[in-house]
Parts: sequence; C-alpha cells; structure tokens
Amino acid sequence: MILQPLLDLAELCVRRGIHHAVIAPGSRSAALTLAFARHPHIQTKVIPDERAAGYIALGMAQQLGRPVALICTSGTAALNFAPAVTEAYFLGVPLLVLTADRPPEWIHQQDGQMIHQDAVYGKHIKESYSLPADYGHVDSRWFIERTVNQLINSCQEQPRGPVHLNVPIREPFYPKPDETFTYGSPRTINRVVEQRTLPQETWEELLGLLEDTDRVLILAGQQVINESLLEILDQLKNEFAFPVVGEVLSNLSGYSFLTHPDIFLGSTQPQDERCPEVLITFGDSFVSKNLKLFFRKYKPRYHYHISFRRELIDPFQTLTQQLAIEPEVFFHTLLETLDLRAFRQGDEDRDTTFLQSWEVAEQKAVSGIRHFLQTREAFGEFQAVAQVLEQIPESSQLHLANSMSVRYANYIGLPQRVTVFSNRGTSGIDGCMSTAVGAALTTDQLVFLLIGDVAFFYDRNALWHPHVPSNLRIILINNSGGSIFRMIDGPRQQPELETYFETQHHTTAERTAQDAGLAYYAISNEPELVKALPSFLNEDKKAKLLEISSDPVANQKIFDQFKELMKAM
Ligand SMILES: Cc1ncc(C[n+]2csc(CCOP(=O)(O)OP(=O)(O)O)c2C)c(N)n1
Ligand SMILES: [Mg+2]
Repeated sequence: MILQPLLDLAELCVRRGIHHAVIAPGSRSAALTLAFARHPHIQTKVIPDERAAGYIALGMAQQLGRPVALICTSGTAALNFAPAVTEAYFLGVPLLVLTADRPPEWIHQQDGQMIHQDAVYGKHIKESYSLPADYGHVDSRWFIERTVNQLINSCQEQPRGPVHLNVPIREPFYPKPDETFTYGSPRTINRVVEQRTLPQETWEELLGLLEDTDRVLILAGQQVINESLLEILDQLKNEFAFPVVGEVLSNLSGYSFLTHPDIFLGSTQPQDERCPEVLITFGDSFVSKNLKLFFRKYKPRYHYHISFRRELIDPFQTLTQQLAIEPEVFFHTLLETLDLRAFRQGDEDRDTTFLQSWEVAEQKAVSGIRHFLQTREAFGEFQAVAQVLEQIPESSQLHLANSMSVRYANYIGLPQRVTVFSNRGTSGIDGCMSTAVGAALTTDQLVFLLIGDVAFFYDRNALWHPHVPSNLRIILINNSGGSIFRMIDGPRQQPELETYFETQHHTTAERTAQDAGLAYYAISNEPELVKALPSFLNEDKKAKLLEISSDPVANQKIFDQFKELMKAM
C-alpha cells in the first residue's frame, strides 16, 4: 500500500501503549482512519462533531492516564479540535492529535477544506510537526517514525499535554477492495527522563524554615490524589499540625481535611490568626476568589509551589520557590525527614493553635451551610444540588461543569469518596458534557455530570453518536440561562442582563434526552426530587438525565443570602 507509513504509524502507537482513538469522519483522513480502525489492538470511537470528539478524547485520556489518538480530516475540522487541545494544554492531559491535510502546494488554489494547518494550535500545544507530503523516500519514513516517537514521548513527559502531527495525504485515499493491511514493525524510541529529586540545600533550607514556625499550611489545587499521598498528608496534619486545605476539585473529600475554604475565607472579620508563615501548594488552579484574595491579603513569608511547569505559577503573588518534583515524592521525603528529626530531638509538644484556628473555621462553615440550606423556604437549585450530591454513591465520579455547577459543589462539598473532575484548564463551558462522556466511556464507575443549561445545550453533540455510555448520569440545572451573571457584581446591575449576559431561553432537555436514548426525569420542587432520586441514582445499565428546573430570581435571592452568611463567618 502506498500509505504504508500510516499503517506503521498506527502500529507504532500500539507499541507505545496507545490503544484508543477518537475519529471524526472525512475523506482526506481515510487512510489514517482505516489504519486505526482496522488495527486489532485499537479501540475506536467515531464522533461526528470535532469539538465534541476532542473533549471526549480528553475525558478518555484523563481516565487512562495515557494518550488517546484524535483524528480528523483537513480544513476547519482541525480548528474544531482547538478548544479541547487548549483545555488539554492547560490541564496537562496527553493527546496525540493527527490532522489530515492536503499537500501544501494546494493552498489558495480554490480547493476545498484547505487551510493553514501547519502549527495550527499555536501556543496551545506542547509540540507540533507537519510531515512531508511524499512518503516514498526512505528518509521520509525515517522522519515519520522518529517524529511520532518524539511526540508520544513529549505528551507523556511532565508537564503532560497535547501534541500535534499534521499529515498531508495525496490521493488515492482508499485501499483497493481486495487490499489487505499488513502492519509493519516500526522502531520504538523511548526517552528516559531522570527521576527528579531536590538538592540537599533546598531541603535544608525548607526544613530550617519549618522548624522555626508553627504556621505551616499545605494547600492543594485541582488534582486527583492517590490514596498513598492522602495518607502522607493525613500524617503531616496529625503529627506536625499542618492544616491541609483544598477545594472540592482537590479531591481531599472523605478525609479529615479542610475542604470549605471558599466559605470561611470570604469572611469580612479579621483573619490574621490564619495567616501562614510557610505555604506549600501543589496541584492546578483554584475556583474560589475568596481563597485567592485571602492569600493575596494575608501573604505567607515563604511560598513553595510544587509543579513541573516551566512557567512560574504565582496566583497569590507570593511565590518564593517552585519545586519540579512529584508531589508524592516531595511529601513522602518531607514526612520521613520531619519524623527523623522529631525522633532525634525527642517528642516536643507541637503548638496546634494555628491548626485549630483553621479547623474551627471549617467546622463553622460546614454547620453554617448545612443550616442555611435546611432553613430555606423557597425551593432553589442550591438546595436541590446539595440533596443530589449528598446521595451520590461512594466510588463514583463527579464531573463539574463550569459556571455555578462547580461553585455550588465547592460550597457544599462532598462527605463521601467521589473522584471529582472539571475542565478548569481554561474554564470553558463548551466541552463539559463531552469530557464526562469520554470519561464514562473509559471507566466502569458511575459518572455523574452536574451542568447548567447553557453549557448543556451548547455541547449537545456530546450525545450525538452511537456510543452514549450506560454509566452516564447527567444532573442538569435548568435556570433558563446563564445564571452566574445574575449572581456576580457587574452584569447583574446592567439593564442588559437578561438579553446580553444571561441569554434567557425556555428550552428543556426532554427531546435531547429522547434523541439520545436517555432515561429522563424532570423535577421542579422538592417532593418531585425526592421521588425521582432513587431511580435516577441506581445502577441500572441505562444513561439518565435529571433536569432540575427552578426560578432564576428565587435562586439569586437565595445566593445573595448565602453571600451574607459567608461575610459574617
Ligand atoms: C466557551 C465559553 N463561552 C463563554 C463562556 C462564558 N460563560 C461563563 S458561564 C456562562 C453561562 C453558563 O450558563 P449555564 O451553563 O446555564 O450555567 P449557570 O450560570 O446557569 O450556572 C458563560 C456564557 C465560557 N466560560 N466558555
Ligand atoms: Mg443556567
């Protein structure tokens, strides 16, 4: 076959551990599509809308912890991958993006689906290459093999992220009817990266600081944390009285960590007692503005951030050192060294005043929000979301769409062990449902998605394909528009609020559910919710959608009351 190098490319992916491909249809890409579709060790999903396809691949790669191949035809198809590629870039998710292209001499020659595809993702890609249009020469084949190896290495190296290979393809695109595919034996070339540790003097310096103060705070950003790191953090808290604080996206729930900073750090009372001397952060971004404002105001003297990113990550404008090391290695070494020093020096009683001041605030926040939600008279989405979240079974996943969904969940918190995900790389509303669908396609766990109506209807093509997974559970908060704009100062005061910001509508999800074959539950008051929940939450092998409708003005009033509660914390 003339396009044998593309068969070998698919084989190379398999040899490098890529067994999943998401493919959007097209003709120019036929050789790539067939190379992956006919490979016995690759599972393919065909998704017509490239934007949805990109986010579905992202959701899959996040679950697998390894790259997923993402394939499309030439032209704007490639551009429609851009939102997911960008999210993957900032969130650190490995994707191997393969875009078919016309040979470069055909640009501006009135040929269809011909755009500038070289480096089309700009700065939002770790590495991007275009192949030569002619694969005949032996050096071209060498280039393809080497480049694909390099890209697969690159997307998995820290910080992980998407990589792009643009693949010009000349006709003929299709094999002859009797042609059989023979996959070759491409060379695999691994790049082994040194396991990073920190220099001794960095440890000495940090340990010296920790010995001089009782005000050390560990703050976790967005991430999925494994059990063994959670155990280590728990020991650091118990033995050395370091508060361990995180948001719902930090996945600290189910342990005795402090997970409601968004509530109590919004207090207008003085909070000097909670100001840390040394702050250690790890993980990705924070949702809470209260949290960011707190650390910008109550600045730690020393701020260590653990990250492999080359860019300095300084959201509180307090950073003093960035450490490129695995968090688990860092905290494990920290715990061991502190234990050893404590043993040598004999057990001194640690001053726990600092820890207590954080714990008291957390307890107040937890009982404050519980009481607040129980005492509302009007039905609203805030209470409805709390009721649903509380009942999500342990060991499920929860995907939080951007806008109020992620914020409500952050205020309410989760008492149970549920793994939480959200597209907070760039916080777009455009692929939240597709990402959850990708996750559900890749795990046996129940995958819950909490999503607002604008984000839901925007991403309806997440459900427009034959693969809608039966473990998907969508909780749709329908408040007839983008309610966040009536919650925050700025848009809410404008006469244009409803038309230009909230974009009010009266669409319901009933027909979307019908089209996609989802079991559909519609509720608009508490008794209906209570009645629907057992069936919605059970483990039937059927995708389901629960639509919670409520009045945006009532929700706004409830949220305003909640803001007052936070200020008084
Ligand atoms: C792709 C994209 N476009 C626009 C925005 C700006 N935006 C943020 S929230 C929002 C409205 C979301 O409405 P909905 O999903 O109904 O959630 P609600 O605010 O009602 O909770 C918009 C348009 C965005 N984040 N991403
Ligand atoms: Mg809405």
